[in-house]
Amino acid sequence: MSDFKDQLAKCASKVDAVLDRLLREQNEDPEARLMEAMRYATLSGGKRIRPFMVVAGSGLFNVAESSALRVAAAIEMVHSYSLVHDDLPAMDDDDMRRGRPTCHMEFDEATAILAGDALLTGAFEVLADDETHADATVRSELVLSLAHAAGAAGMVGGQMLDLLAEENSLKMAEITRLQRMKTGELIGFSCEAGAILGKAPQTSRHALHAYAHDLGLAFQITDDLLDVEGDASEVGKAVGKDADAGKETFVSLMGVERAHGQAQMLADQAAQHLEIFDERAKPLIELAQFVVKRRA
Ligand code: GRG
Repeated sequence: MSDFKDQLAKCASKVDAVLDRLLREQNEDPEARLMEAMRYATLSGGKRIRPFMVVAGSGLFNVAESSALRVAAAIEMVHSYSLVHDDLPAMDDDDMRRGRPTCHMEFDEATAILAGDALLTGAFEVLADDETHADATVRSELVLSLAHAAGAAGMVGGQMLDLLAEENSLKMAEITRLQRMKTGELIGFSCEAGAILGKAPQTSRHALHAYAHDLGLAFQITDDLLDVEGDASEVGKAVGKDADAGKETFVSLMGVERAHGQAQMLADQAAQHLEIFDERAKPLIELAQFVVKRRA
């Protein structure tokens, strides 16, 4: 696992270098505060799991590293925007994220909203730029797929369901749908982006789609477990939030022990979908184990 953590860290530092270039500071401009907040939200640690999915998935199809890193950076911008908005008082109202004050605590609410907005739109600017891929059809497919994953049928729709869940007690099938949308769709896009960049055949895409489906659920069950069993200083954010809000989660419905078993089963099953790629899938297979064993 330590070899894998080294690989994850190496990938993270390459993605951070791209983000650092994309989110250039404009020290002299009056709007510089906006970019400062965008950089604060994005270049603030984080495991960089989604970027790793893009880079490892791209490795299956001989995609140029520079293309993969730009798509990885775009996804991390969308992910960071979602965290900034999720932490706002109108949503989860959190003070700590990644072990430090949330964006609206460090800046202010209006700046945090704008920083999130600009990160989201900026991500699409990155994908649409011909530096990301020479073929306009590929760029258009990336834009369409990320828009689908991030919008009303994906992450934002899932967040709406999550807010409504505070008033309604959800059953397992409803929680699964909510989480598929809220976190699963972006994970799905992250896993399939390499196949889009590499114009991979449908069989490869289906395998990655199935991997992402199981991994997304394993990721979310582990996230719910960390909320119950984790330590706030280790996790980097408040824990016990779901129980305090009276929300049903995978863990509240299954119990801690079954949830651990289910997460591990899904991680193993995710790996099996990648058998068609042989040894080349090793980074994605190790990622699945990392996702269920992580402590943050
Ligand atoms: C507000 C539009 C909008 C959407 C919010 C994804 C989301 C929807 C909110 C995030 C809240 C949350 C804690 C969801 C659980 C799963 C999740 C996305 C955890 C954080 O992702 P990690 O563990 O975080 O990859 P790091 O910090 O490592 O990047």
